[in-house]
This record gives sequence, structure tokens and C-alpha cells, in this order.
Amino acid sequence: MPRTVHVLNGPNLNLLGTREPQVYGAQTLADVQQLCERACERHGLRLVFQQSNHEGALVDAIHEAGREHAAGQLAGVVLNAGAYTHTSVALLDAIKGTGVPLIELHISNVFAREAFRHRSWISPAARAVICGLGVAGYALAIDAIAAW
Ligand code: DHK
Repeated sequence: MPRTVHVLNGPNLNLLGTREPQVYGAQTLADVQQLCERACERHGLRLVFQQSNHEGALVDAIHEAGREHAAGQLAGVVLNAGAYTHTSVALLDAIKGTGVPLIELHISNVFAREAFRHRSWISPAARAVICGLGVAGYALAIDAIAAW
């Protein structure tokens, strides 16, 4: 049975393609899903791809990944928590509480942007952080997870 990669996207990422394209690019979330599917296929991994604008739903999705982790079925999690990156102790606690191996991802270079985006509550619990590579970062994150 192939191991699973969870790619979780937080608030406003459903607007990719039309949202501030100069910052986030022209590709849609459906394009990102396709790119992740291809990367997972290359590595023989199963993809679970989700987006939610709700913090609790993202916590639930991390718990779901945590159950797979406990069962030895999880390859890893890619989390673009959107703005919750900069605010959510609940997401930090979910990652710590489940122990899921996770890559924090940002499409934009958050360090070249407003100061409030420089602080991440998630980074202390992440194995790695990818930021500023555009949506290509998602495929690179899956490549890295496949190599763990
Ligand atoms: C996405 C968001 O929605 C922002 O709130 C973050 C991140 C940056 C990104 O670059 O993917 O600050």
C-alpha cells in the first residue's frame, strides 16, 4: 500500500490564479493539485490534497494525517497555512501533538514582505521550510518527502 502525502492549504489559497498574481503567480489551486499529483505519481505516493479557510478544519486535517502517521502510512505533510502561519498556536500544537513530519511552505518570499509575515508559529515544529519558490515549491517539497 503506497504511503500518503497530505498537501494542506489554508485561507485564501482557493483564490490562487486571481489573487495578487504579482505575489502568488497565475496558476490556480487546481494547477497546484495537478502538479502535486504528478510529483506523487513519480514517487509512488498517494496524494491527499485539501484546502480550507477554517483553522479548525486544518487542525482536523493534521489529526487525520497523524492517525496515518501512527499507522506507519504517512510519508509526510506539506502545509501552506496561509495567514494562519503567523497567528495559529492551534496549528503548532496539532503538529507537535501528532508528531507528523511536515514541510512548511510559502509560495512567496515572506521575508521580503511585511514584518508581520516574518514570524511563523509553525516553523518550530516543521522539519523544513520552503519559501519564495512559487508553486514549484510544492513539487520540491514532495520530492524531499519522498527522499526521507
Ligand atoms: C500565503 C498567504 O496566504 C499569506 O498569508 C502568507 C503565504 C504567505 C504564501 O506565500 O504562500 O503570509
